[in-house]
Amino acid sequence: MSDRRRAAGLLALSALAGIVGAGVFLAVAEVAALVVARESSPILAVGSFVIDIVPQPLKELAISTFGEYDKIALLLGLALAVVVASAVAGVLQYLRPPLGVIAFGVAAALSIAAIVTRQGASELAWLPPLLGAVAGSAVLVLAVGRLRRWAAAAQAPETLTDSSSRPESIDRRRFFQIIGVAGAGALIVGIAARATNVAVSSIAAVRKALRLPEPRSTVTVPEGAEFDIPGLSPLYTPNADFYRVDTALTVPAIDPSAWRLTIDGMVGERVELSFDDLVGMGLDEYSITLTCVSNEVGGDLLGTAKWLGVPVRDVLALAGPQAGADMVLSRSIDGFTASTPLEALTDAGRDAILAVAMNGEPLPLEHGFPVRMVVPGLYGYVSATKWLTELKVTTFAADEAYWTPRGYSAQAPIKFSSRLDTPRTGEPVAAGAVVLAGVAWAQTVGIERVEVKVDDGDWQRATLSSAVNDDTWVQWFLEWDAAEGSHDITVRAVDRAGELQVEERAPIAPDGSSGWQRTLVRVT
Ligand SMILES: Nc1nc2c(c(=O)[nH]1)N[C@H]1C(S)=C(S)[C@@H](COP(=O)(O)O)O[C@H]1N2
Ligand SMILES: [Mo]
Repeated sequence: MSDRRRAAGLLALSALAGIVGAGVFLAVAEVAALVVARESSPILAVGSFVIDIVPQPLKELAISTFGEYDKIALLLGLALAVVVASAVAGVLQYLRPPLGVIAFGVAAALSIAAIVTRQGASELAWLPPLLGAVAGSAVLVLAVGRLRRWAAAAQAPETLTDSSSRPESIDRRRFFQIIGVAGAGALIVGIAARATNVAVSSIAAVRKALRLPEPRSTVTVPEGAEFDIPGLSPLYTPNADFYRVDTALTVPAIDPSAWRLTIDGMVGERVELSFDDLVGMGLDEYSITLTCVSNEVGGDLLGTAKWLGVPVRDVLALAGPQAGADMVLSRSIDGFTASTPLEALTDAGRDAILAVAMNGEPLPLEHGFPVRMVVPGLYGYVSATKWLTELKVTTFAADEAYWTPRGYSAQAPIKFSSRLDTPRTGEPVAAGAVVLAGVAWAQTVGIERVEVKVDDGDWQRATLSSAVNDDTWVQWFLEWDAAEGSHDITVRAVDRAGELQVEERAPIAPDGSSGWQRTLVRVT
C-alpha cells in the first residue's frame, strides 16, 4: 500500500470514528433525555432551534420546495450536517488531539444553549447533552487512540514474524472492535430511545389538544383560605411543583382514545369503559391534598390540587361488587398496583375519585394521564394509582399490591400532621417580628387547631386559614417576637375529632411517619 493511500485510509477511518462517537453522543443523550427531561433531546432541540431562527421567507421557501415534507427535509439536512461535522471532528482528533473532543464539547454547549432557552425547560435539561458528550468523547478518544498507534506501528520497522501478533494488527483489531460495538450499540439504543421519546411527545401533544367537558360543579374557595406570607406553601400546589413519586423509569404514554378501564374480579358483570364513557358520566371538581407515605415529619412529599373526576363508587356500581369483597386492586399500565379498602371507595361520605384533570388542565403525563385515582385520607401508594387501567374487586386475603411484600402495610390511612414552612431550618432571620407559618392536614376529618411552642414556652394557638373542606390542608401562622439566639420551634395539630397529633416518632415504613416537627431557627 502506498503511503498516500494509507494516509487517506487512516483519515477515512478517523472520520468514521468521529461519526460513531457522535452516534454514541446522541444515543446516550437520548436515553438520558427520556429519564430526566424529555425536551432535552439534542437532535430535536437543535432542530427546533433552527426552525425558530430561520427567517420567515426562508421557511416559506422550504415549505414551497418541500411541501409538507419541510420538517423531514430539515431533519435530513440536520442529520447530514451532523455526519459531516462529526467526521471532521474525528479527523481533527486524529491529526491534532484533543481538537475532536473540543468539537464535541462545543456541540454539547450549543445543544445545551438550544435546550435551556426553550420555554418550559426543566431544571436538569442540560444534563443529557453533557452525558452524551462525555460518552461520545470517550469512544472518540479510545478509537482514534488505537488508530494513531496502529499508524505509528505500521511506520515502525517490522521486527516480528507472526503478522497477527504485531502491535499494528492488535491496534487495528481493537479499533474495529470499538467502532463496531459502539456503532451498533448507539444505533440500536438511540433508535429505541428516540422512538419512545417520540411516542411520549406525541401523547404530550394529544394531551395539549384534549378538551374536557365543563364540570357540573366547581370548588368554592372561601374568603381567607389563603394567606399571603412569603415562604408559605400556596393553597394549591402548581402542577409543575407538585411532588412526584412512582416506580416508572419512563413516563407511560397512553392515548386517551385507546385507553380502556376494566372493572372486574368479584363483580356481577365485567365492565369496560372508554375515556369518553368515563368523562361522559359527568365531571365534578374536588379539592384534595395528596400525601406520600414516604413523607418524613416536616417533609414536602405532599401537595394539594383541584381535581376533576368521577366518583369511584359510581364506576364500581356499573359492575356491581359482590358480597365478600373487601378490597379494590387498582392497576397501572406499567404494572404498579395499589390495594384500597372497598369501603373507602363505596362510602358516600368520602370523595374517592377517578381524576382526569389537575388544577384546570388534563392530568400531566407524570401525574397519571389520562386517568388516575385519588382517595382522600389514604396514602398515595394504597390509593392514588396513576395511568390507571384496571379496578379489580377482590379481597385483602386473595390479592397483594406492589408495596405490600416490600415492607409497607396493605392498608394505610394518612396520619394527620402539621409542618412549618417558614422560616426554614438554617435560614437565619432578623430579630424582632417574625411570622411563623406552615400547613396542617387531616384528610377526611379536618384540622381543628395548630399549636406552636417556642423553646420551653407555652403552646400558642396559631391563626388558621378558612378550610376549603376537610380533605384540603389548611395554612396557619403565628406572629413571634424573636430575640437573638437559637430557638427551638415545635408545631403540632389537633384534628376535628379532637385527637392530638401523635408526638411519638415513627419512621415512614411500614405505614407513615409520625412525630411533632421541631425546627432550630437562628435569630441574628
Ligand atoms: N402507576 C403508579 N401510580 C402511583 C405510584 C406508582 O409508583 N406508579 N406511586 C404512588 C405513590 S407512592 C404516590 S405518593 C402517588 C404520588 O402521586 P404524584 O406523583 O402525582 O404526586 O402516586 C401513587 N400512584
Ligand atoms: Mo407514596
